[in-house]
Amino acid sequence: MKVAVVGATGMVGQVMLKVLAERNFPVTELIPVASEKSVGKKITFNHKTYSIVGLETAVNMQPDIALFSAGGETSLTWAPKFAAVGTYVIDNSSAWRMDDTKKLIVPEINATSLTKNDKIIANPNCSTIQLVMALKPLHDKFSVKRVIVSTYQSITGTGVKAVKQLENEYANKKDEMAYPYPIHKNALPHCDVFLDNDYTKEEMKLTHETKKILGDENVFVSATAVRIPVVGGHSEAVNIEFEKDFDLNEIKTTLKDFPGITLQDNPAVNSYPMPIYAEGKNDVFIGRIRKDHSHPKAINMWIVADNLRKGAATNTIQIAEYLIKNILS
Ligand code: 11C
Repeated sequence: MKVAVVGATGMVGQVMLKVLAERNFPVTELIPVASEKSVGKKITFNHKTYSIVGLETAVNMQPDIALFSAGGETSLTWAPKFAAVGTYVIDNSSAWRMDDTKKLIVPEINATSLTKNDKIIANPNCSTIQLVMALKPLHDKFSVKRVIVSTYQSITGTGVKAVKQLENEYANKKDEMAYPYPIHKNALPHCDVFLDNDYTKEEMKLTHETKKILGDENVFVSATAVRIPVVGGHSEAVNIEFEKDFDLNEIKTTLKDFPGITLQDNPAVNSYPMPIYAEGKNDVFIGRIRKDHSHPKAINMWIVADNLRKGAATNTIQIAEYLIKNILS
């Protein structure tokens, strides 16, 4: 496969290269793509050196697959140009996610909906992916009615500038800031921009994308997204109300049996998921599963995943693997 990685020098792009190598993805030719200022720079992939090229050059090289993580504007302009030369584009930005003509894919949940005509495929937001991984198997069995989620999000979700801000704050150094306030020793109830309804865009992504991935407009999600000074992954405290009665052990077994989920739930030995241990792993970790003592049909749980992996690069590459196995072969 001729594979383009668009945004190869960015945080997600770098993890994409790592995950492609780790999973022995069948790359015969890598096309690393980045903005004009990086064109000509060298990167190493699988012990070979490649030169970074610009978008126009990459389109002309007609890759089989292009993995995009270069922001919404770049995707809106360039994904159709790649699609026009026959490339399958898997896009990490929010540009196409809620477009009715595009599919929003988490492979464990809905990859089978893909056909050879889906030339631009959307990868969901990181905080949505780890949430729907838990919701899907439970929705199938117990019918999810309402979800209340509070996120504790890694600064890596904002990008290099935010990581730099935290490092500068550790070092007591003044420089350009990614956030309107300090992030060291702080918690910002503010991920992405505020919308007219007083929610943030990140919070509304959790609402809208969840409905689309589960294919059910009747699943209601109310979210509060919070940025914390952590780098390993996003954490979520989640309250789920079901239509049906449930047994807590069945909930745990259902989650444990779902591909891509690791259950880490033994309070007796202080076992629960944490971003420091999820970092660098591809699974979604779930723990602190308990009945909601204030509601007979609800539970609480804690979900953690590496936002740059299952929340971005890994999910994208899993989609590409599905294409190779089922559509491109
Ligand atoms: C964050 N979830 O942590 C965001 C990053 O729509 O793909 C990814 C934004 C997106 O701030």
